[in-house]
Amino acid sequence: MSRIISRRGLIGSLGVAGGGLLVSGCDKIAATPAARSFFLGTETLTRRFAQATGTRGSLAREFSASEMSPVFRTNGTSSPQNPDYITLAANDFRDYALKVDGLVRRPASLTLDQIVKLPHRTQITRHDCVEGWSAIGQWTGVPLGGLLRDAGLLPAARYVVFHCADALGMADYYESIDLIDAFHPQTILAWAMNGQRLTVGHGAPLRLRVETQLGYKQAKYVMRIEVADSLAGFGLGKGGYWEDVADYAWYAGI
Ligand SMILES: Nc1nc2c(c(=O)[nH]1)N[C@H]1C(S)=C(S)[C@@H](COP(=O)(O)O)O[C@H]1N2
Ligand SMILES: [Mo]
Repeated sequence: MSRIISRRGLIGSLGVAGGGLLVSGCDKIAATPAARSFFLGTETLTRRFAQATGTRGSLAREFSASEMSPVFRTNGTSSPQNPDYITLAANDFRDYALKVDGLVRRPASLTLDQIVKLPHRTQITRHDCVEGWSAIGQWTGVPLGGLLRDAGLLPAARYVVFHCADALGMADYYESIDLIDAFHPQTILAWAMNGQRLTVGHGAPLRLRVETQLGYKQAKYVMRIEVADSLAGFGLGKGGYWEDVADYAWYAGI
């Protein structure tokens, strides 16, 4: 996690340079240890500074084909044991359907065939895992924002929750992002990697690529997207599997 902290530190110090007034205004409160851990120990400060400095709208770096990693390892689940998933995989995901529901006007169920025919985007980006490895790969998929526009968000919509087919230990893997990341132009539901359909190891048939965030946010085996007004009702309420079990930051912006 030191990586996150140092990156947050960096964004934090950029924020200090750009928003001195705000920082000095908060100095008194921030000086107490409890307040420091409240402000610095949560995503709040980073997110506020990122918003204030405009970094949240910016694009993640894209690379050229020659920079792609020869090996892109898999991490976490690489072969879900869920029987329904195994059945879908055995039939090449022909019977798969992504559910889009929750706080939307038009809940949808989309087959992989339908998804692959939607307008798509291809991007070569760097994946950074907090366990200390990175890899550059090419991803192709449907922009999440388009799907959400088609579904029509209801006024209370605040978060997009990704339900995955796998479980680690006793808990199902899930993740969530806010609407800024959901509508970010590089946020896609990817069905191909390096020019080939996604392998099971890398999250077939559909995985999230939210390029402004660290590896654990890149949910694999996405079965359902649920739009919600709060993260309280999911898992232990911290917004994701690793957030719940290991206190990883919910906002993992890089
Ligand atoms: N469903 C699911 N998504 C997941 C994981 C997982 O175990 N299950 N691991 C996460 C972590 S920690 C990383 S680094 C990346 C790894 O993606 P890869 O296997 O394609 O390299 O997936 C993320 N998404
Ligand atoms: Mo990771």
